[in-house]
Amino acid sequence: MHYSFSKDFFWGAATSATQSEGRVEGDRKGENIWDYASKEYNHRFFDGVTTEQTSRFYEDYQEDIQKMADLSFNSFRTSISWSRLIPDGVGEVNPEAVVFYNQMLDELNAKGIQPFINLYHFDMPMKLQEIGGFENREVIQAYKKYAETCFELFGDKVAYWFTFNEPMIPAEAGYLHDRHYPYVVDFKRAAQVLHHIVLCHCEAIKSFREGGYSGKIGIIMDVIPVYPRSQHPADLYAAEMADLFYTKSLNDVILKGFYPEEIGEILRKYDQLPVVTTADKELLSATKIDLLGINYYRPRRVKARESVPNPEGVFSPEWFYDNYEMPGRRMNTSRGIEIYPKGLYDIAKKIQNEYGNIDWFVSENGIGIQDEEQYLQDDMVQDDYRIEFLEEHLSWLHQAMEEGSNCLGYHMWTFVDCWSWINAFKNRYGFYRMNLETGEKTVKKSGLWFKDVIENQGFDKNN
Ligand code: BGP
Repeated sequence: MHYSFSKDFFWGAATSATQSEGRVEGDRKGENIWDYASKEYNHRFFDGVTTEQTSRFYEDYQEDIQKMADLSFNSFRTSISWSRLIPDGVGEVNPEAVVFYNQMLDELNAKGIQPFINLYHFDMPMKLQEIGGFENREVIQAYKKYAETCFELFGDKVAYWFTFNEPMIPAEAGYLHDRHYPYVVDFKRAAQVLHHIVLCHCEAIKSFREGGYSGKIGIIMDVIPVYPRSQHPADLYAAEMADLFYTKSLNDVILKGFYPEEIGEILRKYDQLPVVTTADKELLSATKIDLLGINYYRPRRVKARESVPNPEGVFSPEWFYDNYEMPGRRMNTSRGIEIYPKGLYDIAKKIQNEYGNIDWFVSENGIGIQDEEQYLQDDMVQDDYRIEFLEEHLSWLHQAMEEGSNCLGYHMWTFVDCWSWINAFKNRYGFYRMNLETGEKTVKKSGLWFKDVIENQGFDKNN
């Protein structure tokens, strides 16, 4: 069967500042929580690799952008590093950073690659984390000022802005699940952090609208579609809860302007409600985005809990469900997650049916593979598994679009193998392989396949 996509469909890849830029002497970048944590909690990072050794976009951006053009990308997402631009989080702007981001954006535009620019990808400036990060309401004003600085400095070069990548993660991973710095485990604090992140998002959009900048603004969300083990009411309830805590509460507030009532009731019952003022609620309901990015990696399968949670323990969404290991599920064993291409179709349908069929695009999708060197042949990684992964996800996406979903593009995670939170360079995701010893970047078989798809506006696949 032939799968064709429109001429103006966005094709490209995504990365983030902290994961790709790296550090060089004299760049005057301030420290962020990852620079700090990867040094001070080095044992938490695969092979102890710190943020200094990422994929060198700061130095290689010209060659890298040429490599994107070689694959015929028409768009590319990265983020601005807050602590590179404003080293202390507030106050002085770093002139070196202004030069770098201007040159990088000029280079993309000159090559016909639309920059999609995200303002925050997990990387709180350390100076602001020291005063509580997103837990502290003052940081909302600091973020607003940072966003305004970006619009002011780069607004004429960027047509697509995003306030956050995966706003749930800094709250969940940093304040509940002990994965990201500051390694706090406390639901109520996590909920406050999340609410403040949502307010930052709203304030940035307000500034963008008031400033009269051209272009569109949105947010990038990670959506994990939830599937119950069975149709038993207890399994259905478990699925409803997992979805409510991790997806619906945030989707509703961003896309409808209010938190779902059910979440409020549960949090009140367990004394976990964050502070939300009347003025906050007005701001939430007044905020509208233009474009939604969806990061999709895996489904979440759940079942009713098999034990009663410890009522004295830390409150958590996991009090309401157990994860379900479905027999026969297809696993990406490197990352320990299930591969389920139809999930992308289910997300598209949900956006179409429950969120007004808003314009959206796949902002991340990808497969991280450990020890990818084993697939090297004649200097090229023969990543047929990645091609298959792409084909399957794109064909489900295509089906949803045929049925009316307003999907405008597809970005792969990622362009060149990059550093990952916790896993550093363990799992490789790129269209280009990064040789960690030499810094050399060479195209993989999937990169050439993707180029072909872009140039032909589609692909053929045997069903
Ligand atoms: C997404 C993040 C990315 C990226 C990706 C791959 O959730 O937005 O920053 O890291 O996941 O996941 P990981 O690096 O954990 O394997």
